[in-house]
Amino acid sequence: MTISSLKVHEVGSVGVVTLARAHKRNALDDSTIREIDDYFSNLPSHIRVVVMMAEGDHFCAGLDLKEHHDQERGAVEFLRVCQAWHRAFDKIQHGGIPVIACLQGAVVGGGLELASAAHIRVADASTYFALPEGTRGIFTGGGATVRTARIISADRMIEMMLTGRVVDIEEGHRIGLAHYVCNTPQNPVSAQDFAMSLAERIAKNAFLSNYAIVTSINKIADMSATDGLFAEGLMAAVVQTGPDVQSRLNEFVVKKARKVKPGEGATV
Ligand code: 1HE
Repeated sequence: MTISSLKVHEVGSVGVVTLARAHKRNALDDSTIREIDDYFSNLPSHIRVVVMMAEGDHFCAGLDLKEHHDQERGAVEFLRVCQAWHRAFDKIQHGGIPVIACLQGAVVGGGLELASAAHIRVADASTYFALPEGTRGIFTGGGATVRTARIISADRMIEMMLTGRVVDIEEGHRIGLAHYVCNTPQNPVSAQDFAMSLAERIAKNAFLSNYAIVTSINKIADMSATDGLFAEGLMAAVVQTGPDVQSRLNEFVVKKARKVKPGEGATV
């Protein structure tokens, strides 16, 4: 099915959403942001994990600079645009369903803000990152000061923005912008195949555990230690009531469960 700037399909319990404006390097215009919001607001209940991909050589070139230029937005108008991005990306990060972003080529400006809202970032070796807003006379408005800064630190984000430099995939991997790098001699599998196999693995976790992982850890990071420990206990108590807890624990008790062993990476 095509909703215009996005293509969506399902592979079992994995939802796949693909940015489909490769001719514009998947730049994010108002309607793409609305479609992202719609997609993550209306996920069918059987979807356990979402993989977010992009057509073409580049994941996303950020804000649609042509639309922004042509609209000559005032301060309040652009504040509203930023709030729409925040709402859409919040649904990715806090919607309760694990989201894996599959990156290639440019992941820049708003493209990096979008990738930063995902819980796992799998990158093709061609991937590079930048925050060129300073060079365009604008500022981040899609959540980078919160999400990207939390990943790489405020200090590194300031340096990236002031210089507008390109962070290559080796550095991006080292500083946490990518969790996995694919299409390399060490990991020759494609980023898309790798992301899909991670998605299938994650979909097998208990639904409520995944929900707790993707909704509570980031929220608890915003709390005081006292509040965080209380919230963690509450979350654990809720997860504990999940339907398959007893059978999963029983598998361990009767020695049928997989053990946690060295070398058990998330490899395909
Ligand atoms: C675009 C955009 C865009 C490409 N908005 N149309 N983002 C940037 O500063 C990145 C700007 N883009 C680039 O640096 C390059 O396009 C790329 C490195 C991503 C790709 O280069 P390349 O050589 O493959 O493609 P191209 O020839 O530059 O672009 C192909 C077409 O995509 C062309 O349109 P055409 O009609 O002339 O064919 C480009 O104009 C178009 N295109 N990027 C609109 N970004 C909420 S605040 C967020 C703030 C930001 O995101 S600032 C960062 C903006």
